[in-house]
Amino acid sequence: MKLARRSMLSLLAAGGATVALGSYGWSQKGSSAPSRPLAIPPLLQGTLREGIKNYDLELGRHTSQFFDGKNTGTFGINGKYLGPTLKMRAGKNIRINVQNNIGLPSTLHWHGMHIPANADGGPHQVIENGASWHPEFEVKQQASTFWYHSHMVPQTGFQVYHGLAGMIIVEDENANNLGLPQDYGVDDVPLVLQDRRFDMDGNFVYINSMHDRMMGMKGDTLLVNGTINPHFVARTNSLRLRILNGSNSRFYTLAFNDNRRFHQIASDGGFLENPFETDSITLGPAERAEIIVDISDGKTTKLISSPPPQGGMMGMMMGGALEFEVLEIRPDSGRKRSIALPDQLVKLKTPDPINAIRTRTFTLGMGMMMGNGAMTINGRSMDMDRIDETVRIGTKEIWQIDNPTRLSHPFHIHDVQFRILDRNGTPPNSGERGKKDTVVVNPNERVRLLLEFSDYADPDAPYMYHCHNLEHEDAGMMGQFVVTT
Ligand SMILES: [Cu+2]
Repeated sequence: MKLARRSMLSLLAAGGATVALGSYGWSQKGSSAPSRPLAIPPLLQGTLREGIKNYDLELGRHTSQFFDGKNTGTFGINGKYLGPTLKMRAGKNIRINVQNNIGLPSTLHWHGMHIPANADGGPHQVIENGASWHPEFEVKQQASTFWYHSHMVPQTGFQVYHGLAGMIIVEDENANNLGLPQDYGVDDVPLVLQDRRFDMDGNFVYINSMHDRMMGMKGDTLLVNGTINPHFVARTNSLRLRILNGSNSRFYTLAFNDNRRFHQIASDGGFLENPFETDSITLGPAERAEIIVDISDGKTTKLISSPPPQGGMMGMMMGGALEFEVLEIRPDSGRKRSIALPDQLVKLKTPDPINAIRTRTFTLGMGMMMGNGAMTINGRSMDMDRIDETVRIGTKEIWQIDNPTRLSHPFHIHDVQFRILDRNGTPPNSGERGKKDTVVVNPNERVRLLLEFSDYADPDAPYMYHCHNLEHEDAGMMGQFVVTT
């Protein structure tokens, strides 16, 4: 443990400099940072061995160059920063081989996936430095955009910030037959949004004030797939963007600078029933959305991020109010024709709470942050040795999340994709009516969720539920539940 702390410090070592290199925001609106082509994470489709698809992942410690001539200490998975996009096929059995070489204990959690708790990659599945882990599971879900990231209590924020994250794409027959863009990196484009802070030498700055700890870590420079100020040359008229808010604590409200409208087709757990036309979308940490944007007018457009409308006063402070340029889309000449969006993408059950056997209430709490333990759910901070909730397999429950604090919290539940019943009694908007694993709970909101626990009873292996503001999570805003027979 002592060794681990020392290596963590050496990675952080930056000569004490705290002046941010991008202190005026390299990716903020009006910045003069040079534009670079958007990096596309490599696609990892798995290798068939012993009759099962294997995905080989190596967590390593690296040096990245986000700025010319500046070296940044990073973590990466099969690369210098972030990891490959894992493509999985619904219905297949897979094995993931994770080798940890970062010099610290770590984990990898398959965020959004409905899998056994002992394969989940939560804080109980620690992979020591130099060790490996080989979870196997069936991909039971429909086409979705999930992701994977470190879940190493209480260093999740630190490890994800330095690069331990990647995207997962699950595809199925329905998705393949809808006529949607599905050429990875060409018209089906992953966008991993992460804000970062740099010092004068180009090193990441992670938490240098109580404020960072309490509000969650925010940066003034936006990385998209690890690229600052990216542009993308579009070779088709219809672009599908798979957007993941992979940030520690920042919310993004995304829109195009020419106010063009677009269609949201999917949320955290797969397709919405019908494409939802809108001109903006807000994503809290860990939330995903797939959108289709039409650029048949041939005009360059920019995806921009403005502060969320309901982040709360506290959320607007300390960088919460920055505006970023996310991605410039440059239409290429000779683009392929536009696609016709289907009216229906998938058939979803209407969430019906009638058979829910009970309601559990989860009240989020923020103390004065005099150290670990001030971030709570139902008045208690995370304890690895305490099971907070026990649910029965084959049942439905309503989970009610109450937020009496002054910050918005993205609440994430492992194991299940839930449905949102209402916010303060009002049904969710169209973009939130699909399957979700993370829900933003704004100040003074009561959000009711419908959950179904259909598989994987194991009284000895808990799943987590927690705030996905990673600094809140690391400070204890997390609990554990087991599924029993
Ligand atoms: Cu929180």
